[in-house]
Amino acid sequence: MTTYITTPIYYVNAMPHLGHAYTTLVADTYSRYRRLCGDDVRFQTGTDEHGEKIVQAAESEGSTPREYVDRISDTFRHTWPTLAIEPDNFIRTTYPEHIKTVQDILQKVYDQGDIYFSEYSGHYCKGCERFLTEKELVDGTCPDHQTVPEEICEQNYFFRMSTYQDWLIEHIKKNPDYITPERYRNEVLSFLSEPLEDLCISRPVSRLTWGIPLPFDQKFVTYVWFDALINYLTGIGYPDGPDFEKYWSAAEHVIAKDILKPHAIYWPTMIQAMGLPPYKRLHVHGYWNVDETKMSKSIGNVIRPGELVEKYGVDTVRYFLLREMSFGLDSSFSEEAVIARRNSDLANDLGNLFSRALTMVGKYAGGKVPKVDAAALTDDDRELIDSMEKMIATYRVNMDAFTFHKALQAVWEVIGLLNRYIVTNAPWELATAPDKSGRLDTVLYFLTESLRILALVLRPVMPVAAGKMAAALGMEDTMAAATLDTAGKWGVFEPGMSVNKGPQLFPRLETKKKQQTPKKQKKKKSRDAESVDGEGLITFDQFGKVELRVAEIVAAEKIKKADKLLKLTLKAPRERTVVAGIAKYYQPDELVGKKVIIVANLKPAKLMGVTSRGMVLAAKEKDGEGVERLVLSTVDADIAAGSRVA
Ligand code: ME8
Repeated sequence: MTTYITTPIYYVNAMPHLGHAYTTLVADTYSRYRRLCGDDVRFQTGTDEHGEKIVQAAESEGSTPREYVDRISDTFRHTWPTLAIEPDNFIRTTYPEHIKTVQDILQKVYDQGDIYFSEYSGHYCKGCERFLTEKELVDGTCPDHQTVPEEICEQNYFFRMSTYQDWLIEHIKKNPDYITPERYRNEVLSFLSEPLEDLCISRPVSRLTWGIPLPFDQKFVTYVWFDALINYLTGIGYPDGPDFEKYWSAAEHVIAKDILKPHAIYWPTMIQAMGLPPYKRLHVHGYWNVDETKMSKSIGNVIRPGELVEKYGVDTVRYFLLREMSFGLDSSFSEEAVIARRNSDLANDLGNLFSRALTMVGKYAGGKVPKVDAAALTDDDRELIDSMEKMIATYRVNMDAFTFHKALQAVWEVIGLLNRYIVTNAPWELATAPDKSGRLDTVLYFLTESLRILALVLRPVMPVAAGKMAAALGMEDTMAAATLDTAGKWGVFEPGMSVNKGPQLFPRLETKKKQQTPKKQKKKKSRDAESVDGEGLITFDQFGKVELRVAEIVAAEKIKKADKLLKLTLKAPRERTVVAGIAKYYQPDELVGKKVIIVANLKPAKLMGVTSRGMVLAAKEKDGEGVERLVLSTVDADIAAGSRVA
């Protein structure tokens, strides 16, 4: 199959912001997803460079329009790689081939009688660059720009859009997927229930010279939409380029709701007048708002994608945008929300799963994918295979429908299941069980196989992190060529393949709350101290005498004749020996590398001939049958050995 996916071509009167980044990210993710399905994909973005707004923006900078559009278009082009967005084609409306194609199309439509000359007067909104109908005005102003339109009367050329109204209604009704989500399809049908007016497609050169001259009347230039929309054709070599043949019938456009009407009404009728088959689908999303307001340069609440990537990394930004917005609805942006997603979904759920599973394969299976004992699968195993297969199916349906948040939800359900699978199957216990052979291998195989599938389905959303996952799994090369059909199923990993621990994918980020100013911290301290009194309680000062530190276990061994004790060598930050009564609960080799919390200023004590300098903290509980369980206190994210615990 082929896929042709486009973004709007962005006006160069503003620098790229989060809204532009989102649409382009959606198109990039979809193009990567369709490639994963084995499609031949073409993904196009670009810049829209003609019109009054551009002339004004250039003037305000003291540049010529040509210098100005070159500079801003370049900024757009160079922004996309920073988000790992990789379009196949970047089109500019000032390219000579685009100008020629627009003129050829205008001539053809004019020759067949679908463009006529007439006088027009109406409410012209500069922001929209079009005449607004009476019905569109709210209290006499443009609802999008909150400005009063100019009353303009002039002679112009018009496209007979009304001729194609009935055809368009019928086409939308017959093809439920033509405009999605459904709310926008309904909006368009409701608009089409009234008679459609013809579309003004020109500006006199007395008012605007920065545009494409009409081939049949040099005193006029084209009105922006008859220029801009045609980019979708020129970008693939219309009318006779080989790519046009190949891709046009597969065209899918992504836009936000601001330009629904041009894409859902003007464009299909223009295409119909040209005698071409309609585009395949139009995907319409809502706005990214900041503090409930649409992002805009004039309000000054613009979020720059480059700054976000610098702060949080490309995968976090991509994941956040796709996971947070329900495609079609508006969404609110905040950095707190980015940090929350990063820490919970990426660091805790995915990152921990990845590092725990691969550490255990290294430790218990010598870094090789083990064999499965197929005859001895448990219900847990079968549930995992079943959930994995269901997840892939749900993922595909939702990626196809542009409901990316739902696709990711399905992936994260499986990640949750895998984290529970580790806890219930406790490979560290299987490793010490007398009959440890088969079950441990099966559990480790299930974990690596699951990570492989996760790396595959996450590739369209987080290409960089998925690449790191694939590299750790020793599948960098094979993954690049893999499709969902060949690799998106259970049981592909060959036992015996080498895997390594890989990097920490998503280190936890500090939340703002934790970064209090010293002044605030001081205040809080004294408040806490005041509230502590009464029996059994200690004062802040008393507690302050206990020096708690993070310590890394660098070695652990059993102590002869002491079945409860382990001798630990700790780094905190200098090396010291601590004796801990945890031998019943932990094997020595399982402890190495763990970061624990110790009381660092305890007087040295000799235990079974070993001098212990400090105490390791742990939590203990008894289950219903009185069986004791103990787990070491650790830190929530990686932090230097020796750090104070306050
Ligand atoms: O309209 N939230 O260009 P444009 C989400 N040149 N998306 C947003 C957004 C926001 N707050 N703000 C902008 C034009 N966008 C024409 C298009 S196409 C043939 C010509 C995104 O620079 C969204 O994709 O105003 C929206 O449709 C587009 O930027 C508008 O870009």
